[in-house]
Amino acid sequence: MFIDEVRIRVKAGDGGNGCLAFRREKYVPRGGPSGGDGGRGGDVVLVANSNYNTLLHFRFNPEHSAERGRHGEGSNRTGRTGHDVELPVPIGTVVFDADSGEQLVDITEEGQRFVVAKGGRGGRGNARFASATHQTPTEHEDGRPGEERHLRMELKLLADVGLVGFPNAGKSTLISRISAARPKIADYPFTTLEPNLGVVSAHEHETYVVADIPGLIEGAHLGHGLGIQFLRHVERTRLLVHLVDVSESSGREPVEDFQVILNELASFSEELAAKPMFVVATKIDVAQDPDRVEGIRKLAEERGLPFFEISAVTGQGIDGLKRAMADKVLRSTAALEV
Ligand SMILES: Nc1nc2c(ncn2[C@@H]2O[C@H](COP(=O)(O)OP(=O)(O)OP(=O)(O)O)[C@@H](O)[C@H]2O)c(=O)[nH]1
Ligand SMILES: [Mg+2]
Repeated sequence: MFIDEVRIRVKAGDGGNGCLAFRREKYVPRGGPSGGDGGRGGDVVLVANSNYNTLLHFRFNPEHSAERGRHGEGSNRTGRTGHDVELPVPIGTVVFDADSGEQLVDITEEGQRFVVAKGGRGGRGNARFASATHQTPTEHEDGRPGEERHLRMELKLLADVGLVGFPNAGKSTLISRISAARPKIADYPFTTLEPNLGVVSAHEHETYVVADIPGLIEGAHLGHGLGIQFLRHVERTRLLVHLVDVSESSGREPVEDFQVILNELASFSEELAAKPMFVVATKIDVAQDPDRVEGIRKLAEERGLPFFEISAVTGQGIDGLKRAMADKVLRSTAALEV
C-alpha cells in the first residue's frame, strides 16, 4: 500500500531531578551541600535521509520517546544527559503539529535536522542554592518534562512528471509502457485508486520519475471523485502531462474534457495551473474522427503547449513523448541548478 501520510507521537526525555545531599566526611563536622543537577532529557530529532522514499517505517512504529536525563547525585555529580532519538524521514516530508495544525518544517535537504520535541531541562541540585548566608540549602528542583507532540507527516511524492486526465484516459497504460511500474489497467473509470510511481530511463544513466494518479472529474476540487486528494502529489513535479482520450469510446468531447481538467487544476492551486504542460491525445489507434484530434491539437497550439498523439497499443508516439519529457525535466533541472 502506498503510504503518504502518517501520524506519530513523539516524547522528549524528561529532565533528571536535582539532588538533595550534604557532604559527609570523616573529621568534617558540617559538610556543605553537594546535591548535583539532573541531566537534560534527550531530544526527538527528525533527520532527512534520502535512503527513505516513504513514511512506511512509521506506520507500524508510531511512538517514539527519547531517554530521560539521569537524576543528579551526591558529591556534586550531575546526572547524565538523555540520548537523543533520531528519526529518519524522506526528503519532501512536510511535518505538522497534529493538534494545532501548524506546519513545523518542510524537509528539503539531505541531512537536514529538526528538533520536534525538546528534552526537559534537568533540575538544579541543592548545591546550586548555596550562598554565604544560606549554607545548608534544602531546595532542589525536579527536572522539567520533555516536550510531547502529536505529529502529522505528509510526503509529497517527488515525481518529475505528473500524469493527469479523466478516468480511463490511459494514464496507467502509459506509465506501464514507459517504466517498470505495473499498475492495474482496466476498461472502467477509477481503476487507479492510489498513485503509482514509475522510473523512466532517458539517455545514458539519466532517469526521471513519473506519477500516475487516479483520474480527475468535474467538481474534483469540491471533492468529487478520487483524484483530487492526490493532486498535491503532483504539485512539486516539473511537468504535467495531460492525457485526453480522443477515441469515440470515451463518449465525451476531447475539447471539453481538456477544459474541465484545466479548470480543476486551477481551482486546486495557482501553482498547478502555472506548471508546464504537455497535451497528449491517447488511443489514437481507435480514433475514427480526425476532427476530435484536430480540435484538441488546435487548443494546445493556441495555448503554446506541446502536443503529442500516442497509442499504447501500437506504440505510436510513445518514444517521442518519452524523449520530450526527458528533455523537459532534465533541462529544467539544469536550469534550476544555475
Ligand atoms: N485502443 C487503445 N486502448 C487503450 C490505449 N491506452 C489505454 N487503453 C485502454 O483504456 C482503458 C483505460 O486505461 P487505463 O490506463 O486504465 O486508464 P487510466 O487513465 O489509468 O484510468 P483511471 O485509473 O481509471 O483513471 C484500458 O482498457 C486500456 O486498455 C490505447 O492507446 N489504445
Ligand atoms: Mg489508472
